[in-house]
Amino acid sequence: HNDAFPNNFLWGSASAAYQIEGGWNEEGKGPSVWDHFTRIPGNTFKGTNGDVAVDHYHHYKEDVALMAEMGLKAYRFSIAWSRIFPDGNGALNEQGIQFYERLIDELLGHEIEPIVTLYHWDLPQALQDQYGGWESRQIIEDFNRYCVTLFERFKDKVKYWVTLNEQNVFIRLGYEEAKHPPGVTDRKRMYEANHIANLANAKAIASFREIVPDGKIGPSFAYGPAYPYSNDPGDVLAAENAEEYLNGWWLDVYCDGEYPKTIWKYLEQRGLSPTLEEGDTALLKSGKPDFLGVNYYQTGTFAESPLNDVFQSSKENHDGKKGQFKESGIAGLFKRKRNNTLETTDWDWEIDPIGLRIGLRRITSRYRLPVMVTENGLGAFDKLEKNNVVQDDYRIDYIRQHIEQLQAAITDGVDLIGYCTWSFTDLLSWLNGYQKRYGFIYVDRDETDEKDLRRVKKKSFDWYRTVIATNGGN
Ligand code: BGP
Repeated sequence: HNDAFPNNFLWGSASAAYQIEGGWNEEGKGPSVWDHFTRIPGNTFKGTNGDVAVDHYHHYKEDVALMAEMGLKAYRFSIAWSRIFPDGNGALNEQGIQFYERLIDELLGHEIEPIVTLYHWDLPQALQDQYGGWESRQIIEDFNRYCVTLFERFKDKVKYWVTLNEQNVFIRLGYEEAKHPPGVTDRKRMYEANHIANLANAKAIASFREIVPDGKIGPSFAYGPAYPYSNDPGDVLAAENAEEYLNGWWLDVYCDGEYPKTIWKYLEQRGLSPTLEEGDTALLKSGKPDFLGVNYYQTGTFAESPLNDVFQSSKENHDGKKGQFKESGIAGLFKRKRNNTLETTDWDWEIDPIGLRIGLRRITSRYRLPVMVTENGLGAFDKLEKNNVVQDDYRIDYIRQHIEQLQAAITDGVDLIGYCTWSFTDLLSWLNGYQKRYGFIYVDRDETDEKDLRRVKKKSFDWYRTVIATNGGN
């Protein structure tokens, strides 16, 4: 037994609709922007998509039974907007909502706390076609209607809600790097769309207060704390710039309703700051979260960048493989460097458990809110051996080291309410296909071949079960 973690600590695991469900056009579901985007050749690794994924849509009972066997206290999943409103803002699809009702009932029946993500990137394609999705203020109303429908339907069953998953990722990859839908590279449009997403987030939270006064809601943010590359004051300043530009630009708005001043100035001077209409700031301030969801994978290390720096935009749609690090940055603010003190994953993500403690402490001192780690995990090439064994000791090591830092962070004073690993079963990695595995459960499917989608417990399954049973011991 471990005294650091509170008795009601939410030991969980997480997923997202598009990455697990499959059933992409079943029971009235409308197409999402990802259904559309993955059909365009070259957009994803070997053209993989989520049409079938790991077929959770038909295997959900089996998957929840495995969660129960593990003793999971919480399960974070997302609802696909286009199952509920196939064309985004028209008629409600009762069959779609019933799928999630069955899933939620199944979880509650096993005493697993559902944590519902309202938006994990699968915008109804109809809204993209109708008015350009996040680029139109119309989406604030439409997203609100979708959220209110779910709040009303599930308010007695679901206590924890996540609004937008990784707004910083879907906005930057969607509108700056063209790696996600809608595949745009235009920073002016990006900042406008991002501002509209902030407004939609705030409005949904404000509605939630009215409908579910005893519930808890917040966004999930991809948080990578920024480190200076050296103790050269120029690099220290660059790291501060990166912290504000890459993190504060979102977190300050969520928590205080205002953008960080330095970055606002930088963008304003370049004609990139978003349009603030009357009433925007009041709306942003009316939608403050109860907790911050933190998705943690890695930190970033930054050096000074002169104003005339030029960075090559990477045309590759999937991540760099090991050892292919490319410098990126924002001229005049920072450039990202490889941190040579850290090991990397097979996809070149730096492994940094202490960075999780640092990040949780920064969030706590800057925003004074409870935190839930809504994602953390290791993507790897797992191997299913002949006797149905997957020896993922590397994943156990990774998660164990991160849990040790959670314990330290709690001891430091962080109000941590839960920890969701990414992910429970193997699933589709948006741009890297099915070869990049994150789960405690191996799902037998190849890159392009569905196989039998059989579920096999990995070694990490039993290990995490013990972690939960001992409240963070092991
Ligand atoms: C986060 C997303 C998840 C998941 C995870 C792993 O950004 O919220 O949906 O995909 O990252 O990323 P990847 O699949 O690229 O390895």
